[in-house]
Amino acid sequence: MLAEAMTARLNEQINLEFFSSNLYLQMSAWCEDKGFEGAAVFLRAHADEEMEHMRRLFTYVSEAGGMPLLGAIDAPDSQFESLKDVFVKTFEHEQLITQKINDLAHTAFANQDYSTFNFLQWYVAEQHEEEKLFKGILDRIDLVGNDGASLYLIDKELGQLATEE
Ligand code: OFO
Repeated sequence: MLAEAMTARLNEQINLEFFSSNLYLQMSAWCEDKGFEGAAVFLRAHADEEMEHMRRLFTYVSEAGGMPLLGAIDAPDSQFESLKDVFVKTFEHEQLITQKINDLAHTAFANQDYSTFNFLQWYVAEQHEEEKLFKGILDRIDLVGNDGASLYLIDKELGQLATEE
């Protein structure tokens, strides 16, 4: 049975996963507007993945005897300076999420809630993948440069990446 304090912390994470999804969906709208169609498809697909992260938590809280609670979700940024700016922000956001997951895992362990600690290991592994993915995209943008032809190439690659994921 989930402790109340742990339930509250997991509910915060549910909310944060919703925010991640909305952030990436909003970013996809910016990309679409600027003609980066591949990046838009990639970010939309990633917004869907974030909803999966939310659902997995929602199901766990519910099955572990807690009550999932959906709160208000902050509006994400909608204006960005460049495609690079978008991906700098995705990487920073994923680093923040990793920190939150680590804090959650620490709390579960410290409270001898080994079931939740075990459940959270999926997120620990997932955050490793997420940081690797977004850092990889950022490195690629830095490598090819910021001119129109390079951005066109990156955009195409992101579109392909979305179909591979
Ligand atoms: Fe992108 O990992 Fe969930 O929030």
